[in-house]
Amino acid sequence: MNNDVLKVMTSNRGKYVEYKKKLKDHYHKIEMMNLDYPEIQADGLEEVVRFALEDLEEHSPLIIDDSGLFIDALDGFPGVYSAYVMKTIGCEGILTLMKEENHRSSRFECVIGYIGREKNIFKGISKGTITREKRGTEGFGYDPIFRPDGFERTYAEMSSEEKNRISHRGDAMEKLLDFVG
Ligand code: ITT
Repeated sequence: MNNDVLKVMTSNRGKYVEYKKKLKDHYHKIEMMNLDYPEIQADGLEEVVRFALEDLEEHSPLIIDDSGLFIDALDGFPGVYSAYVMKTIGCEGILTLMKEENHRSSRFECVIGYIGREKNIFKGISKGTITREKRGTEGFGYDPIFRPDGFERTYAEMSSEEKNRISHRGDAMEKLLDFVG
C-alpha cells in the first residue's frame, strides 16, 4: 500500500469508478479531479496524453486517461473523435452508420498518462465486435454496443470488476501497477 493520494484527472465518472475499483488496494486514497487540461487534436491518443502531461506536475501523483473506440469498417472512426461522436450521435448513431455492415470488428484503446516520480505512458487495447443493438446498463460511453472477443455479453452487461479484468483500461492499469510495484 502506497500512502499517497492518487488523483484521477477526468470529467468522466465511469472512468474514475474503474480506476478506483482496481487501484484501491494500492493507494491510500483515489480522488477524482475534474480539472480542464489542454487536449490537442492529434492523430493518436498517445500524442494527446504526452502533450497534456507537460503542465500537470504540481498535481502529482496523478493519472490522465485518453481513450477511444476504433471501428475497422469505418477506417478507425470514431478513434480520436470518440468523445465528440458520443456527445453528438452517440451509440445509436454508430449503430446507424454500421447498419448495412457485416464486418463489425473494432477495438478500444486506452492511454494512461502517469506522473509519479517520473512521467510514463501505459497503453491498453481490447478487441471485440460492434453489436447490432444496445445491450446492458452498466459501464458508460460505448459499452452497450461493444462485445469483447471471447464473451457473449457487452461491457455494459458486465460489472466494473469483470470489465476491468479484460478491458483496454484494465490492461493499461496492469502495466501501471507493474511499474509502480
Ligand atoms: P476525460 O477526457 O475528461 O477523461 P472523456 O469522456 O472526454 O473524459 P475520452 O476523450 O477519453 O474521455 O473518451 C472518449 C469517448 O469514449 C467518451 O465518450 C467516453 O465515454 C468513451 N469511452 C472511453 N472509455 C470507454 C470505455 O471503457 N467504455 C466505453 N466508452 C468509453
